[in-house]
Amino acid sequence: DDGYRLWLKYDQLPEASQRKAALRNARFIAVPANASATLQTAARELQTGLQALLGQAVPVGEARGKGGIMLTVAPDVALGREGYRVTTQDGNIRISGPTDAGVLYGSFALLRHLQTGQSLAGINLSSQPKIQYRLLNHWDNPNGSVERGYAGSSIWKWQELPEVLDPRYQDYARANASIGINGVVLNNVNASPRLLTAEYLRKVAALAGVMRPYGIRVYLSVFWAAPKVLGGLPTSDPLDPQVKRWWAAKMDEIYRAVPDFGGFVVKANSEGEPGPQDYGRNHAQGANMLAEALGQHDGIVMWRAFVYKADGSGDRFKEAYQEFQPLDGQFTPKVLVQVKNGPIDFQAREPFHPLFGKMPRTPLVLEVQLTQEYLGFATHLVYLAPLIKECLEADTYAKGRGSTVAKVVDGSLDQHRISGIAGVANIGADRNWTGHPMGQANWYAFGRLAWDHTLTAKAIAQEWTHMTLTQEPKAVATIVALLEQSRSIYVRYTTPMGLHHIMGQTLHYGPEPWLAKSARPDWTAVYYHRADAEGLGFDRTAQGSNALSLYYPPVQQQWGTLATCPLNYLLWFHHVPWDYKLSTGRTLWNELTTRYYTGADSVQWMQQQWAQVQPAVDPALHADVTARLHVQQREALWWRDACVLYFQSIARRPLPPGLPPPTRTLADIKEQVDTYQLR
Ligand code: BDP
Repeated sequence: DDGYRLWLKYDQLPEASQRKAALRNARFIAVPANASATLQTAARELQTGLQALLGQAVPVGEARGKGGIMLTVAPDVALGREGYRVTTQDGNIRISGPTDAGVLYGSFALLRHLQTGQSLAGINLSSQPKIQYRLLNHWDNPNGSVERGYAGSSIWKWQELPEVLDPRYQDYARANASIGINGVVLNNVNASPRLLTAEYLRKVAALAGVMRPYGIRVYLSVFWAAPKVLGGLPTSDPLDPQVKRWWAAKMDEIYRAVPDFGGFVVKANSEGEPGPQDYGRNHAQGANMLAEALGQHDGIVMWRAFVYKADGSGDRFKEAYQEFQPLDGQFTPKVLVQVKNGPIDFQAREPFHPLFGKMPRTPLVLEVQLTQEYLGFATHLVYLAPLIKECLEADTYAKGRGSTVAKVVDGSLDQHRISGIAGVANIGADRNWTGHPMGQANWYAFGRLAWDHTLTAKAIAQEWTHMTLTQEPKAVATIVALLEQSRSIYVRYTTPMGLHHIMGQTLHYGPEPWLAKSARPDWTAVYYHRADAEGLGFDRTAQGSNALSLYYPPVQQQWGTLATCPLNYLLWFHHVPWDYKLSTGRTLWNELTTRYYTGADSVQWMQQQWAQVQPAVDPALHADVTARLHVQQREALWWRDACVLYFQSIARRPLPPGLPPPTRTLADIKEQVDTYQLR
């Protein structure tokens, strides 16, 4: 198994009795005579899946009595726009939804039901998405490279488009539709203006044509200075009438090429990208101009809040908040502000971004990173659903207890008309799509959580494992436990207790906690961990940067007091003396080092667990993961030794009894890291 088929493997159901029973309810698939492309796609997907799972051909066409599956579009106010019902009626299974897309999602739900070993008899499912815009963000460049991509080059072959349509595009669309993803941003947020040229819009239109039957709209990241660079205008000032006209004309051109075009993501005045501030305008003025240029076209603008000041002064934690929070209420209706899950940058664990709950008049898109930029690339096995859930379930207290980030994002807390969630894709041209075979679980989990954020990380892991790896119950349980633990293990051997941003510079791989010089202070490691003879951690209380004041009082109180701050966030908010006694009974120094050691040891546990499931998993796939776990184990020791030895050089304390000192020196490791960074 080369992993290409993802969770849509459709291996034949293991028991003959299961297949026979299911066939009694799947004798045919009926679609209305004038079915749309999407409805026909739903029928074809069902047919493909059922034939493979049940080992027998299932005809598509008109209804033939009882024991079949009927696809119907029917108004159903309880289901929103994209919901579905799968019910048993008069001896047939009826998959219905208010739109074709709903029926397509219902069809995949039926297949998932079978793939996870459940019976079709009396089937009764209904669901609707909690979030409206469920998007993958590709950080793909026109030259085929992928920013922070670890699964090969881009899947978009721009130079071959629009004529050549790689069959992979359709397989990509199928995979997305099967988990409810309904939009794809094709290009990097550090956007090339080229995507907006007539030549590229033809290519974009070709991709949109492949996505359309799967209920997926395409979007683009835009380069703010396009009016100057492409249009030859003297300015890109959002208040300049020529600039407005240029954008309005560009929108018309885009919608002529792609009538169902979704809209834009904008990274402006961030990390060197141009933006409205270049002309003394603020983010709202920039975003509103684009939204206005959209005119009557049915598109949106997702304006990113990932900004921090050019001079690197102050606490980077606070900067996006300081720029965006005052703009709440100033954005026009088609604008959403896109906010990363945490205040710094996709670290292995971050507290939720303080903007959540503080911009009630603006729909906020939650942005999470599926590509493992700070989580071990495609080498370390890290299941991200627990990270995403941790953010979604965090309580902002914006309107009292229970005002979770999930309710902010799905729009229910502030009654927004539109809502969105974005995952930075971990997909590339590698045969198995994600480099690490287990990285597929992160793509899958993102889609499932975007659809329904109340699903548990465990339930999603179970589904994915069943559909992708094995049906054998003990093996499923072992793999699910491994997935569930993987993220907290990664945190322990890299950045325990709230350490953050101590990774290798530029590449963002491996440890470099000693990094003290960079182009900006907030790109170093010492800026964040602040280790000194007294202790460790960034004081963000009122005595320090006071970033805590950005949160609602109950959050401030909990995190702001040493005694009540969860240990997982401790060093995010406090500079803690090395000998401070924690709730675990250990001192900070002893707890920190213990976590580095137990974290690294746990990778061995992961290896053992994986070894146990060998008889139940495809041999090629098993061997691939085994090899990657080997690298992970070696690198967990690298992280452990680097951080323990470095912090020890400052704390000047012995390791707690029972922890064997590293056999290499800090100098050895620094040399290794330097060599690594050179590559
Ligand atoms: C950072 C990445 C950088 C991205 C940036 C972003 O290192 O490559 O461009 O995020 O999200 O984490 O804009």
